[in-house]
This record gives sequence, C-alpha cells and structure tokens, in this order.
Amino acid sequence: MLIDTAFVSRPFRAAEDGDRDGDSGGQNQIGVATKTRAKPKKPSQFKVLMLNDDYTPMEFVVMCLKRFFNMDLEQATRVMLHVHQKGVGVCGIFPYEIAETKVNQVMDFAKQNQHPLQCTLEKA
Ligand code: TYC
Repeated sequence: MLIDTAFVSRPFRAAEDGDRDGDSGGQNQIGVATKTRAKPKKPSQFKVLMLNDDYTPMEFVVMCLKRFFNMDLEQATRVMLHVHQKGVGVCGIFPYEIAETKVNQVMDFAKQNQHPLQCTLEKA
C-alpha cells in the first residue's frame, strides 16, 4: 500500500466558507493531504533492442554487448548472431532511464567508430 502525501493550500479562510464560527474541525486549514493508492505502480520496464545493418562488423556488435550489457563472449555472440539473422534482438530489459542511457551509450560508441549500428527502446 502506497501513501501519497502533498501539501495542499486552501484558497479561502474557514469563516468565508460558510463556516460561521470559524471552527472547521481542521477541514479548511493548510496542511498535508494523504491519499492511498490501492494498486502501487511498478516502474515500467523497457526493452533495449539492437537492429541489424549490413556494415557494422560483427566483432563491434559483440564488443558493445559485452561493454554495455555486461554479457560474456558466448552470450554476446549468440545475441549478435540472432540480430544478424532475424533483424532485431533484445539486449536487456530495464527501467526507462537505464534503458535510455544504454541506448545512448551504444549509439555514441557506434558514431565515434563510424558504424551505422542502431539501438532503440520499446515498452516491455
Ligand atoms: N549484419 C552485420 C554484418 O554482417 C553484423 C551485425 C550484427 C550488424 C548485428 C548489426 O546489430 C547488428 N557485418
């Protein structure tokens, strides 16, 4: 169970709100509102996808998978060959900000090395 808290300021004083004695029982005062959420949301997950092309060397793709996705040589080779044969493959599944960082790391590294390798993300 998740408790959301937020500061809430009321735009009028209790006495102007039909509360003649000014005793609102705490309802019209500045304070903290709490709201319960029945279904707490898990942070959504994103797949990082690697795309095939005709020019990026296989060894370079394997290097990226080892460097940025912490794969060993065997895993990286398997994923690279899958992408080479099917056109697209999953490098991993992460929360949005981590997935975005990995996409940027791969794209920057590919650009620095003048390879057209493309990497993208997709909601899991
Ligand atoms: N198709 C490339 C080649 O034959 C290899 C390759 C594999 C490129 C995976 C990109 O994501 C990729 N050199």
